[in-house]
Amino acid sequence: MKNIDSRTHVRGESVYLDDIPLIQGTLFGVAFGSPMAHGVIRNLNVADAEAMPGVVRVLTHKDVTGENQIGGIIPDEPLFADHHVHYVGMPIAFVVAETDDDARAAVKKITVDIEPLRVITDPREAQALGELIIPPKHFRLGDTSTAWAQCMHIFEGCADTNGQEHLYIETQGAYAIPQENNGIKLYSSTQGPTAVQRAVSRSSGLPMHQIEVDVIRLGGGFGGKEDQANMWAALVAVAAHVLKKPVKYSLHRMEDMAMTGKRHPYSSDFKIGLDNDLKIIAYEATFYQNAGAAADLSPAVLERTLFHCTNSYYVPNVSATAYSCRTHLPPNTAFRGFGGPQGMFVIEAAIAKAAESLRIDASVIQEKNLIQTGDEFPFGQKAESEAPACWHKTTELYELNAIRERIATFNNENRLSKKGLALMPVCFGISFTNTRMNQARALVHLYTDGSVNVSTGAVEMGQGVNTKMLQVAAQVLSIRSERVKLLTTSTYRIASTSPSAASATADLNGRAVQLACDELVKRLKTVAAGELQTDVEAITLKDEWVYVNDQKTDWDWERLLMAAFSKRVSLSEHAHYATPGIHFDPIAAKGHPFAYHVYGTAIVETTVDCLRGIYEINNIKVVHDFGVSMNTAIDRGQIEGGIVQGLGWMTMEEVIFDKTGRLRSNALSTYKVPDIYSVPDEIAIEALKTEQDNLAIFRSKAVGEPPLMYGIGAYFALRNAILAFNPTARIPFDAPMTPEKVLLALYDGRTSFSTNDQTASY
Ligand code: LUZ
Ligand code: MOS
Repeated sequence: MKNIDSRTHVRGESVYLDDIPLIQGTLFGVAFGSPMAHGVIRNLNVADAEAMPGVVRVLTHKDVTGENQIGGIIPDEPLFADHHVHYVGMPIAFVVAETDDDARAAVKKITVDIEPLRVITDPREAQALGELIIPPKHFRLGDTSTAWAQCMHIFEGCADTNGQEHLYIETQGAYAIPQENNGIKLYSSTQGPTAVQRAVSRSSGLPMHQIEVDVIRLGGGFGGKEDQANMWAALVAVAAHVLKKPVKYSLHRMEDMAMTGKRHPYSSDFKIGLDNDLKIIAYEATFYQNAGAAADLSPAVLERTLFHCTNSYYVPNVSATAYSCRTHLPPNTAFRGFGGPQGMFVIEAAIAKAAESLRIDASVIQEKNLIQTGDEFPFGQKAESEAPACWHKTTELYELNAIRERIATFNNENRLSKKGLALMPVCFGISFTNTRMNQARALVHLYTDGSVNVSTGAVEMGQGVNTKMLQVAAQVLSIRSERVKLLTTSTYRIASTSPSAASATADLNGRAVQLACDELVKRLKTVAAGELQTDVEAITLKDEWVYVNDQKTDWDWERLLMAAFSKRVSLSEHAHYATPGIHFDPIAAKGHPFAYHVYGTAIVETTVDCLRGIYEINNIKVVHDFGVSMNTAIDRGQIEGGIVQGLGWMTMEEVIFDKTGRLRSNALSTYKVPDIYSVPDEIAIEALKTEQDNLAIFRSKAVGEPPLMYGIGAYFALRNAILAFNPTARIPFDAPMTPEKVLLALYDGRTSFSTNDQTASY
């Protein structure tokens, strides 16, 4: 089934926040962000801005009707800076004017005197100063201190990954419309309608039942709108509440890039020990997470780094420590993978270091250490592993040995162009690591004409979740998909939603839809049994018809619904699903936090131009653990998008803050993301079909985040291409591998070409 949004998308008819028709009298807000990263506000002058044409009001912390606080996990994030500023772009004031242009002209007139304080941008520096968001977290398995003695080879090093801009096509924004008796209706571009409802309730002082958050769809989220839609919603809501007028704020791209948090950069240390047979015996890692100026979701991201610190491998002795370090950058936040990719990069770097030192291919170590069913993760859960199956299907299906031979021949024949190859196995845990978030609800209404409305807590952000929800309803009710409509995500229809995140949205909400529809079917069968004077067990509903003992009757779907209505049977159902069997003790750092894991393996091939340092990612060949895909078109789209986003993070996307905490890569001229030319020529995707009942929906498996991590292979493939040109290059593990870094590595330690080099053909 094709994505139900594809028709309105290609016709430009899909409604995003900026397409919602405005109510007469709507005002426009724009935030004034701190020009300094760290300091004390001595004087704020908004009078000139207030005197500008069209300006209605300039709000500051003094105007907040509730609590000046929007922090989620930890209440450490004011809505408006009051005395201190902690990052460049931190909102200090909110200009509200009759037009967007008026507001933007006025915001330039605000001036502020800030007494500067020391700016920290480096997480290791923050940790040394004791600037931690939460106490350090540790995961342990076995005993590394005694395990080193059994190791034949021990390697140590550092590995750094940089941040990543979410670059959702639709920027952040919200639109608040006051309702009678102090209510507020909000449209918000958020992955977490309930998170917005809570933040607005807190900052406005209104109870949650006064606040409806309604989400039609997002033009992308990628984690950037899991928590960080709250700020903009709270600003417009407080303004609307104070002024009794609708207020909208839709961020410009450069405001969005400058003011919002990104993927967390990490700096890490590793130590890995292998035995004679190349089995990894021990692994130690210390992660320094650059959290930015407030907690946001950083503690949860930090924990997921630890959950994935051994990626797809079984390591019997592990000791991992993670620090969430407070710096003066915009608070970093959820981003597809949620700390997992950062953890996986470090063990892949450790394996690469071992392989390069031992002069073997990293895949030899990778393959020998793949986690097997029954092996224990460092957090106590036992694996039900598809890692070896994915790996072996990949190497056989895509004929890895033939690829290697072709690359070796190419590298022998070309002096100034070198190919590199890497394998990247992925293992990603599905469930929110915070167990209580693994719940969802659905509300299904059957109308007497046979049409159906479905509401869930799932937010459609381009990932196709609504199509999957529709498929679930149509299948369980056994009706044509055209009869089913997915409604917007509203906190008035579905309460206490978890954000659409953690790859688990279709699993959780799909199960809730299934439960609601199952219950309706049960009720309808009872009605049919009564009308047809038979046992309920004899009734089946199939393709919109009632069957008795597999014999088709003359009762169809519409007639059945009408009969149920006439008998005063409820045609509506609200259902609740909570993932069973998961638990985690954060103190012991042990438990069974994930419903299941998603596995896969990718082969990545690159070619480096050894004169210029530029490169191509030629192809990525994947075997991915789909379970039984609910929708292969949508799932392939998720995998292709995830791969490209992952290789962007690993190769070209470079977030740069200067020492004063100012974002230099603040526009698409200075921040490069993959475009159509940098997408690999070929992305081959084959399914590993598995049929276990895995607590997802209809034996499918979650597909949102895992594919991003195939992109990590691009980093190591580039490294191998560089080493094919310059075997003695010393290349720090420092992603992204930009063309500049490639060029430096190609000529590391080399001062001249040999005659042979100069005459070689390219
Ligand atoms: N969000 C969250 C997530 O709140 N908890 C998680 O475990 C998670 N995992 C991945 C992506 N977002
Ligand atoms: Mo996400 S990183 O699943 O919001």
